[in-house]
Amino acid sequence: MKVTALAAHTPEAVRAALAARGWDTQPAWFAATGMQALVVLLDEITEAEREALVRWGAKAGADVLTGEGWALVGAPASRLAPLARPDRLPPGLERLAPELGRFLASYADPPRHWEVGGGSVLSLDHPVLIGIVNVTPDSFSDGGRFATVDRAVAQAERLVADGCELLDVGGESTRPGAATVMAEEEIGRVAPVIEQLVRRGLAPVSVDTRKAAVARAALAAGAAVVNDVSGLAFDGALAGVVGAAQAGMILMHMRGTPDTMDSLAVYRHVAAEVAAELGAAAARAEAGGVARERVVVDPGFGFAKTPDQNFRLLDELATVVALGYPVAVGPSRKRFLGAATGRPVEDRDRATAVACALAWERGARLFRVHDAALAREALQVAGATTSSN
Ligand code: PMM
Repeated sequence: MKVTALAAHTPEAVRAALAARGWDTQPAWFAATGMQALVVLLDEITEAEREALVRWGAKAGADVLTGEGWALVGAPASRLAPLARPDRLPPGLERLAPELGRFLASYADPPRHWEVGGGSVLSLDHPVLIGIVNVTPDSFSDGGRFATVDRAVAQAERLVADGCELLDVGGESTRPGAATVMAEEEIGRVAPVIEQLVRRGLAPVSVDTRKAAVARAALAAGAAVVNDVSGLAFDGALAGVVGAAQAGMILMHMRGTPDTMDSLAVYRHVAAEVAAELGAAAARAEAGGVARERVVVDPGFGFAKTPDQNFRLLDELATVVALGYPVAVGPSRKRFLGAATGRPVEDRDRATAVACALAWERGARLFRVHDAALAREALQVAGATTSSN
């Protein structure tokens, strides 16, 4: 007998082993995802549910660790699947099926496209780069350098040449403590740039704003996506504007406002709480008329998170991916990368590229960056290890 340990951090190794033994692509992929070990944390469960889970675990051969009001369940995906099926659900666990079912369905069949506005669709079978075009006079990393339309266009052209498939134009700095900008002024900064980028065929373009009035003007100027760093917590009218325009929407996680966010970086379990709060933001978007296929979520690195919390969140990104929406990340040049490397803001592009590669491996599909050339290389390498799914 010969024993070989297979890599189990993705279904790839099992899929390849089955394919090498003559299995067809689809059955091999489904069997491999079924064999993948999953762990789910159940909070707010009753004593009866806890007892039912322990009984089920003993019979099904799943690991169940519990305490008052919670349970951790570890098992291959195929073993968990009956818990998501009302017809095969053990008695007492009825409340579990809907959400677990949603998670397992998106785990087995993750979103492969993102519908942005203007009929454009971005394929997510490879890393998608979002290039940052800041037109703020006070952005923390490239403050003021592209503050004129010509400079913004030149920067956008460079980003597209370096592989960006979406350009994110922002006219309000969101660094900690930054002053708020009136909507009129923000529109004056972003709308002329968006118009030029669209006219030159550098689209699709995204607008980085929290305000419905700015989003409306940007969409009229040709933007296809609204990137809201407040996750629809700032302006209640924004979802309706995005929904009516049938535009794409990025919902980023933060707490409070740039002024108050640092004091709100208090979590018991950062990935779980960020995922729950993003799930609530996505529900707000859908209630406001934004179609599910148009929503992307972003954990908001650097927003209401300490360096340690950012790294924990990066490592546990799978919890955000499990929401079932495509995931974007924006670690570019941020302070937590400086905390790990000791590098100043202008020398964090290598660290950014590594963070992007790690995020890809954990399920992120879109990457908001300042230096697209470096990130692209890192993501080409990371993407090459997971190209077959
Ligand atoms: N970070 C910043 C601004 N907008 N949008 C998304 N979706 N994700 C981010 O991480 C994000 C963002 C702040 O960085 P910048 O001032 O360099 O643009």
